[in-house]
Amino acid sequence: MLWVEDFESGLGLPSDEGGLWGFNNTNPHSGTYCYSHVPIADSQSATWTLTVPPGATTIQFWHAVSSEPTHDKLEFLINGVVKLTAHGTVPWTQSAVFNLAGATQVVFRYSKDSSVSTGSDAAYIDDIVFQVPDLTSPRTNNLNGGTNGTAITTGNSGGASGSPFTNVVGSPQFSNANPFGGSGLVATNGVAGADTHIDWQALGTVGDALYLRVYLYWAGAIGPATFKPLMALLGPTGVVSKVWMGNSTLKFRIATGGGTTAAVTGNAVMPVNQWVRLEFCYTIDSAGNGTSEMWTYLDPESAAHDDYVISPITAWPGGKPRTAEFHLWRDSGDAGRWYMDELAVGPDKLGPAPSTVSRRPRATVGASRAAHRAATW
Ligand SMILES: [Ca+2]
Ligand SMILES: [Ca+2]
Ligand SMILES: [Ca+2]
Repeated sequence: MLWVEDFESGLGLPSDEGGLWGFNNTNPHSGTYCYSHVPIADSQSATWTLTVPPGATTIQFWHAVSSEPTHDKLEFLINGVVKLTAHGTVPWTQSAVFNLAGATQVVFRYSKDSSVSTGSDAAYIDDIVFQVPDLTSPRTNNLNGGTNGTAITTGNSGGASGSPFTNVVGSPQFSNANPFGGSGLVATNGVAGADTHIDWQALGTVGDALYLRVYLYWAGAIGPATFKPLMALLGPTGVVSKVWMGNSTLKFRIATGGGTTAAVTGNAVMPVNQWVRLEFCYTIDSAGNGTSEMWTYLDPESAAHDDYVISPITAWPGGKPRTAEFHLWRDSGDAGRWYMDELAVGPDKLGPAPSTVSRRPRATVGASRAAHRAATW
């Protein structure tokens, strides 16, 4: 799929502007905004480092420059190597397609020599296009590679845990409270009353179906009195859907867009103080129409669901999903919260987490029965 940054609705990717680059509405290539830098002095430079979407293979972008020829210039760098230089009067021009070859960041830099300024003395960037491979295998994360009590970040959430999250909002934490399967770590909200979520971006799928899985542990008081978000799916033009815990019903509903209007509501009432597994499937065709499905497993390792619902054909806003947010609710009075584990997204039904299948509960049996159990277990 293509990941497009057109600067029209905020930046969709983490970046470091050093306080020098920002949205510019005087000279966009498309729409209302492009990206440019504040005026800089002779011998200074303005550098913008942009994070590449996970797995992106190529980048192409539009640029314009108005500067002193040769001496004041825009440069574009991948892995520290200059790939493009532009100076003088350059109207909006599309770059070549550059191979990212595993690069996780790219750099745009406008720099000036020791004297003379010409024209508007600036560089402009718009309509950056990344080619991102479609999601052909699941992204999963069991959080077990983290450190209890520390913040979950994009930098520490991968490795032994699985696929790193590509965006973090608020204060999610690794926790060893209520470990799923008896050991390892889970995710919780580090700050009562504040929303927090851990996200995967760049979720292009080959077909029209996107599957999600979350293991959930509802701890403490029965709440919440108002709708609380469990998940959100975002497309290129806005929120596709949110999954909410109903107000006092303890049932999850899948809503159309960012509001709480249900496309479908589950029948299962969420139990307190035990792990459950929830799976979802969104089917969205090129016209934005499709169904949502939700499976509830009160035994999180079971292959047999306790509840299944499917929505009518729904007109989904926002476009094809490309970001999945997993939200961690925690009551402002700290009376209750939920924990999450074994998060996954993929192109096919996900099922129980593979890492837990081998952790078969071991029954304590008397010696006389042990031989029979060993033969038949
Ligand atoms: Ca634009
Ligand atoms: Ca100059
Ligand atoms: Ca875990």
